[in-house]
Amino acid sequence: MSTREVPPRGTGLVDLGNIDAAAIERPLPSGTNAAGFGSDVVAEVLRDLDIPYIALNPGASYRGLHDSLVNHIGNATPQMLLCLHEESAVAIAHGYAKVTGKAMAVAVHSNVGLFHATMAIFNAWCDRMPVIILGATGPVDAAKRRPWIDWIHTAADQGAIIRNYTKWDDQPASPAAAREALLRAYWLSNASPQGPVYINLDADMQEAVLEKPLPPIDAKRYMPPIVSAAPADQMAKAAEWLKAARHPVILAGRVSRDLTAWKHRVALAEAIGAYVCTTPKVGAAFPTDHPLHLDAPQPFTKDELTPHLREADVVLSLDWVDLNGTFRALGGPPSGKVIQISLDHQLHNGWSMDYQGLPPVDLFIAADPDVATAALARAVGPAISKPKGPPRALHQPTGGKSTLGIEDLAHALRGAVGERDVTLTHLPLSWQGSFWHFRHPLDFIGSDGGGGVGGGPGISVGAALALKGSGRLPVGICGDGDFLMSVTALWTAVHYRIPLLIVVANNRSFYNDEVHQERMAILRNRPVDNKWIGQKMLDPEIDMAGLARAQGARGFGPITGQDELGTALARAVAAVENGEVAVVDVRIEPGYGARDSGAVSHRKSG
Ligand SMILES: Cc1ncc(C[n+]2csc(CCOP(=O)(O)OP(=O)(O)O)c2C)c(N)n1
Ligand SMILES: [Mg+2]
Repeated sequence: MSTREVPPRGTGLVDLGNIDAAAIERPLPSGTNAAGFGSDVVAEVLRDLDIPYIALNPGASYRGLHDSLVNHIGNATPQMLLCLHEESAVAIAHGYAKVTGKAMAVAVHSNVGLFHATMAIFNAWCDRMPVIILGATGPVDAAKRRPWIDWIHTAADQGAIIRNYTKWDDQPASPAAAREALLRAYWLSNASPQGPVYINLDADMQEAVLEKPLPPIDAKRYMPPIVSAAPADQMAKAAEWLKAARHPVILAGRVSRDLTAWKHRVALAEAIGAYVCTTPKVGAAFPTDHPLHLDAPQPFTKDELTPHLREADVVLSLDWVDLNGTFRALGGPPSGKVIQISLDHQLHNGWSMDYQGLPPVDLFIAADPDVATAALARAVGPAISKPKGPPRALHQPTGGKSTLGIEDLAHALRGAVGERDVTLTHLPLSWQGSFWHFRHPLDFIGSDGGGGVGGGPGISVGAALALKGSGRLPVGICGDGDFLMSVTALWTAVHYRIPLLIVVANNRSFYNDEVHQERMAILRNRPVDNKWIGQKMLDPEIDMAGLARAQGARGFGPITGQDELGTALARAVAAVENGEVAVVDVRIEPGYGARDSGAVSHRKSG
């Protein structure tokens, strides 16, 4: 296998300048040019690294950096994106990375801001997405602290709050050390396997006058491409097994949004005649309407996959999330040979169990799945004949009902978007893979990663920011619980003119957990009818469209009937194409399709 450059993952779709000029908060010129303070150095490194945006909620612990971003580098590269909650700030950066494959920056106030950010950092960590988080503390030198407030907002080893779910963290003690820390942070965060990093900036270091200018450096020289090459004999063995296989299966997991890599996966599957399975835990990895695509992508049920895995003589996992969990459905390890291509082991630590069960593997290739797939596709050669077959039919609602279900929402949304290129930026728990086809790596960018409810709105805003101007329509479909937990992320989209459609699959409940209470009641022979208590958001029902309008977005609904649904979605799509943020509140009846069965006793989610 050839060498590879790790940093340039992603689509290269859109990078800079996605904010309309009218929405940029332009500072008055301050007249200073040379870095005069510690935080000026930090701002300059962000600029030298071409980081386009810094999502933030302000705080005095980084007032030095805030001033430098505005008055020293003019609120450009990076531009500030004011967020109403730190969780949204990180989620926006997470969504941006999901589309571009690259980290943008986030700034959060000392300990308390970081506390708010934690769940979103955990989501980005589990999703293996790069984010540069800047925090602050101190002054670390106690003699310089203001009474009370500087003391409660100073913690020894603040990085300990997030160290277990970040790739790296640091608390540099000088501007020179801060510059190096930022370079290292950007380099590490963007290198595969990607992940969030944290740099804690001492308030005193930020605010201190720079004694003498730092010698200039070329930031690009500190971003050496990381070369990961699988040994040639391993790649040859994998190619040999795959060529000889009579019933190979590919589990396409954590791969990039790159279209060329997508084509290599298709070429490899077609050349060896492998069935391919994908999962909505991560972004689209294979055309779901391809004759070789198995099953509709579902997080838990793999009804069609299981018999194929039983029969498979070779299973090729492209960094499949929870390989062992998938094998468990077989009742034991698969009898065929297992090839795992992944770098994920590099991130596993003793705190987070998100590494999942240990799978049996016969050939482990420590390489980026995209690069290894390209090499395998070359090694096995072109397909002799292309597989044929009708595309999998999408789920159609039964009709004739007076209420709406998630399938009606999906059907009407398909109608409203028509032939447009859509990126689904988020999907609710009730979604089924058979509702939508993915034909491009940007058709779907995957889940929140860590199962932290409340990620949907922020991730959608960040993805929409990255997609702005690409011709793709960003559509986030959120559960009502998910939407309500971070609804104020939408204000940032409205304020910075980031077009986005959010459809709320509003079942007026944290319904996933009603299903759990139902299971408990059945297992314990107690009344199932009580499952709604402590779950339903009724009396009063919440006006989602009103929450959108209150923030300057367009609000549609509540929609309760078939006829108004199509019209509202069409109007919302038109509003988004006009540059607006639109929210459609669709009142659906609860239901998880196959997952709703109370007979299933093991824990599935939540
Ligand atoms: C931060 C967080 N809190 C609680 C949960 C537990 N939980 C999992 S799913 C869920 C319900 C989410 O409600 P909603 O988004 O409305 O989706 P629904 O289940 O109703 O389709 C909850 C509370 C979680 N995963 N994350
Ligand atoms: Mg709900």
